[in-house]
Amino acid sequence: MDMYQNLFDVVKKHDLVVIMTHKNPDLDGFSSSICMSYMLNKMGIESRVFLGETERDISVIKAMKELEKTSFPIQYIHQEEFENLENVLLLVLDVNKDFLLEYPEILQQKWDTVVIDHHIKDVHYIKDTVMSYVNANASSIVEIMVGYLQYLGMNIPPLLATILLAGMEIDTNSFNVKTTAETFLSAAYLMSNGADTIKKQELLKEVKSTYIKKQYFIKNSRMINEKMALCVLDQSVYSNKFLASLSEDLLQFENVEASFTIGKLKDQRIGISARSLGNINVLEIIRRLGGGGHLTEAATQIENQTIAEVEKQLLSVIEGGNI
Ligand SMILES: [Mn+2]
Repeated sequence: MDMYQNLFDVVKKHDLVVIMTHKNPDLDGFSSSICMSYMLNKMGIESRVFLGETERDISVIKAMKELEKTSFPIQYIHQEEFENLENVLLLVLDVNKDFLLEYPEILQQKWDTVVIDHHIKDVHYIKDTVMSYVNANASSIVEIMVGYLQYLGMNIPPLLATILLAGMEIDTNSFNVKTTAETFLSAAYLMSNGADTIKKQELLKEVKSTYIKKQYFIKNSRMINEKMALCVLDQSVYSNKFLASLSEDLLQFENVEASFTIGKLKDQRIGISARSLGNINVLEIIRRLGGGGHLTEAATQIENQTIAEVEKQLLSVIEGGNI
């Protein structure tokens, strides 16, 4: 495929590739970064995976420990080490908005930049790139990385295959959303490279207290019409990820075609996370509340309002109709 050839042409013009994903790295972005670095090493191109200061997903921390145990050949880089680097390529994975980069200030280095992503672009996309490949039809960045491995005819160690498969599972909510034939073919490739499904489950295990909390909120969720479910959290602060995972979980229930979760993200900030199986365009709804995203996954953040006020607004947008 052209994009893989182009990527190869671009990277080989540089002495060092710095790979960066989004803030609060998850396993899709992280495992893809490790995979990219592995491929570059095999091509004889030096690379470093950026390690920032934003909180990593617990699954990423577990994966890092596993990689360390096997002395997996990977080199990390921190922001203090940017001085005196020359002919560097910044390779951005799993994000295309500048402010969502794990360390947005990296753009001030004015390095040649490549963006590879699967999220829809908006006005905040990273400009001045030497190459940009954004495929919103891909389930995950892992899927795009597997395409590159196959293009190069390269096999990978079982541990990397396992971590990649776990990353793919996260982005597709266990192969339920955004999943195409290509997704399963990529998963099959990872399995044939020795991905270990037991180890994968260990990486993805959630903390029991989080699980119990989720069950509590799901139990208290309700249908707001025949097809939409709503989950409203309590007054504690939760992560975007927690809201999103609740909306995703709601989609598995009977009659639910779209789901919304409302919760506090910060003291003065309420978030709504929306998910859809595909028939209902949640982006349309969320846009009216100042947010963005995809047809099947969208989110917004609203300042200086209470959870109850945000709930009222959401309901009135939905009842407002034409959706
Ligand atoms: Mn992703």
